[in-house]
Amino acid sequence: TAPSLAVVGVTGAVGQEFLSVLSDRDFPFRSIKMLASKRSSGRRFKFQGHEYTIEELAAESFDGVDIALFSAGGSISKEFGPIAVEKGTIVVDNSSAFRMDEKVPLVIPEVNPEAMEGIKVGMGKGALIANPNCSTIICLMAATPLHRRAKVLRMVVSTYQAASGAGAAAMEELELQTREVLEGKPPTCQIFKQQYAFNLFSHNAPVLSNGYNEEEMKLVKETRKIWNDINVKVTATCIRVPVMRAHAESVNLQFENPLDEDTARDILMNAPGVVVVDDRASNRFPTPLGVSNKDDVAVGRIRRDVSQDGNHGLDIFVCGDQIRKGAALNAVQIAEMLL
Ligand code: 11C
Repeated sequence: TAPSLAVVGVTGAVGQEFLSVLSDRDFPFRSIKMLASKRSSGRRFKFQGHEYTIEELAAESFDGVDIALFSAGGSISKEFGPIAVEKGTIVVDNSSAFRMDEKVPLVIPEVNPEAMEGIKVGMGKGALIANPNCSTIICLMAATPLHRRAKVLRMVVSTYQAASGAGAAAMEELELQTREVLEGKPPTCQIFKQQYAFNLFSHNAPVLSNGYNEEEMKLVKETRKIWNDINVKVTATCIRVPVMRAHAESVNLQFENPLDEDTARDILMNAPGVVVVDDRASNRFPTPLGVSNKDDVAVGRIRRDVSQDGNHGLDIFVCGDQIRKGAALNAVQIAEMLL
């Protein structure tokens, strides 16, 4: 029989996208609970022709639930994730709460499906599986096929991150500020403490004692875990740009073995979940708008890094829909592997 599902944080940008992706992919289920905070409970909406009422998240919510998709922030995951597991639910968690926990697989299905081997619905026990950070997913979708061929020794990532990464309220603020600035009014700065429209700034995640912000360190640590390679050197600079829902990333790679740009392009053209947009003649390369609402991550600007000897370095530019492959789609793909 089809599994019973729960969506935790159903009113959020990712929560809503979970529902779209479940529908788009015809994900089989026998029931689905729509869970959120008390503030949203009681609200009704239609999904796949049926009317659902949002329920307030509680320990009992997970009784009889096979798979729960969580995207309600780290503290909700920390509180309710273990409760759900205890009740036999397999939790696919989009927050950072458990990503670096050694016992929790951190999975991109195209990259390291082996990490969740043995975890299946019907095995009679719950489990936690973590969805990586969106910047990591989008970066590794493109870098991994090249890593498999030539082994990445060092990766330098610079991100251009969309409003969606900070949630639905940040998307609304970007839209509002854009109108306000065009009308000559002072911009409303509630989500971010500075003007976002017609501007960009260092990612809003807390800055740590080493000068990196948390978003940058997620790229460093999550890459090592997903590639199961503690030696890979990763550094990152993460920037928030006034784009609605897709992240862009410049990725510089240094390889142990030579890899020329034509071979790299061929590898990427054959990589699952990746499309190559690399038309030098007409200056057509990946854009956030080009990948918005799309499943695939787009890669272009594939070129030899002239600062490195021979064919030991490449530069690429990657764009991916933050809400889709960066969050909801990746989580639903993980759920598909549980069936
Ligand atoms: C962003 N990646 O784009 C962030 C938000 O660890 O899941 C998600 C933070 C996380 O701002």
